[in-house]
Amino acid sequence: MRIDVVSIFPEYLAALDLSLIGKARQDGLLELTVHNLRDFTTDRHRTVDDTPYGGGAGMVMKPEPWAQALESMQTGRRPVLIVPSPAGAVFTQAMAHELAQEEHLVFACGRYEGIDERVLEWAAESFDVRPLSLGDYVLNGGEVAVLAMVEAVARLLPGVVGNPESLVEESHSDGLLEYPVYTKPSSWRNLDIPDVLLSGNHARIARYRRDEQLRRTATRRPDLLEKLDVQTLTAADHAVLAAQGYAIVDGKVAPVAPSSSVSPSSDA
Ligand code: JB8
Repeated sequence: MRIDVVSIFPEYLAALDLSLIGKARQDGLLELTVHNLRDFTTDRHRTVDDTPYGGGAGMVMKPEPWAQALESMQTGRRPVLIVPSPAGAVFTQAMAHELAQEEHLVFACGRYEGIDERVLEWAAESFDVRPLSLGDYVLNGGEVAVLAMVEAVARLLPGVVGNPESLVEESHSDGLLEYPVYTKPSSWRNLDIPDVLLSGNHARIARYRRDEQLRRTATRRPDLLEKLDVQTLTAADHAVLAAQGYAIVDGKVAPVAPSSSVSPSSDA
């Protein structure tokens, strides 16, 4: 895969030289180039921003340096142009999997109040333009979002993660949060690991882990439960969800009032 990143702070992307992603680049699995947007300016001051039409706070990134930069990156096929923005669709693991199938990704890091909107309109002629957000919070620019998205995509490329099985089991790949993990010692500061993990009973361990996934998801990310494919849920799963106050309603996991077959005196 080829990835180009354009930024006015190329040093921000230095972390992509490290760890698994750095190794993938050294191994030739990932061809990643970081470009300085200012190298595509033509004025003495290497200006990349100007005041916003219509007024308001801050500055806006000028279109021309972006056009010069993006033109220099156009290849044979239509690359995907990812533009981090708090106004983008939320980036998901499913998108990471889709993007990992692409031949060429270009990331455009905005700063200030963002990039002149016409750049995105113009670029749509030759790129598949995707404004994407990491989540509902605001960063000072696109660089940190690009670090996250490049890592999420690159680790899915064949050969980047040593043991591909570790990609299968992890959080979000099956719509549930991951189960808790423990290592030695089995007792630490008076805290013991769950007994079942020492039982050697692999079926019981699998059931315990599945229960923990369901419980955690219900507690921490109830929004994920309604997206679950109910066909993948077993009777044992239904029982765990019921204990957390969830049931299948109209083919979806939904919260239900705790079962109210209790003492008639309770609302007297
Ligand atoms: C200026 O929060 B963000 C984000 C914030 C930004 C820019 C890009 C992305 C550009 N502020 O994802």
